Amino acid sequence: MHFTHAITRIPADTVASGLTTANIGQPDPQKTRAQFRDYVDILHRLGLTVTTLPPAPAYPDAHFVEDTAVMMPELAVITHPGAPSRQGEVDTIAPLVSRFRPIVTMSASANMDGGDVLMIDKHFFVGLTSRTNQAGVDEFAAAIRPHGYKLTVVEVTDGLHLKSIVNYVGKNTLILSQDYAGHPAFDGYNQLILAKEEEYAGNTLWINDTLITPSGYPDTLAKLKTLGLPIIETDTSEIRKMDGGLTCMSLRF
Ligand code: CIR
Repeated sequence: MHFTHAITRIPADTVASGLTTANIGQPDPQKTRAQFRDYVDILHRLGLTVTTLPPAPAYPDAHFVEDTAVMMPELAVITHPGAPSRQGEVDTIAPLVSRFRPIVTMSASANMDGGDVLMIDKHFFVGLTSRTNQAGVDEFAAAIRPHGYKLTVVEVTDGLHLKSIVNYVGKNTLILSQDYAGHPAFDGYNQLILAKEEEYAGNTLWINDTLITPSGYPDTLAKLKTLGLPIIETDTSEIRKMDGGLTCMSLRF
């Protein structure tokens, strides 16, 4: 897996009207955009070409572009997001994604959020969650079938998305919440187990053997350091107020 591009979207002034379970206060649009800009700067520094879409005020969660598509070398699957308020986001993502990849578009009877899809080389892990249903898994499986990917479905009963509980951090290693440590789906990977109070920081982003991690989570940082990879910390405190993290704010390919 080597990423050369990313797609992002500027957070809108309506950001505080999005979906959230966080209960840690309302985000400020200016501060949210400042944290978003820092994030895009990091992607640039890592050598990625970043295409940034304008804000979509009618869709307050639309800067969480990860949920609208799943990118792979051969194609992109345009999802049908599980939250009704987010389903229209795909209309502005699909034309852009189709400039880079052939697209397969999910039907309205299937639900999937890209935050439920973790790709590690030729292996997809897909979370069954409140946002991704079996029909979503089935349509996704049909789209990737010709391309030789392995697919493992993981039932996620707590947490918003699969990538709220597990992420790939390079060197054949996963970072994951205690509840999923030792889960048979993840056999064969080394595991860094998150402290309960730092589960949010598990949403660490691996880009070409550099790790981007939220600042303010010392136990997680110490665990990540054991990998010996370069680490960039960045403040996501405003993003977190809307249940967002580092993987959510880009499509990488
Ligand atoms: C939502 O609930 O859909 C947004 N407020 C947060 C989405 C976060 N996306 C992600 O983790 N991939």
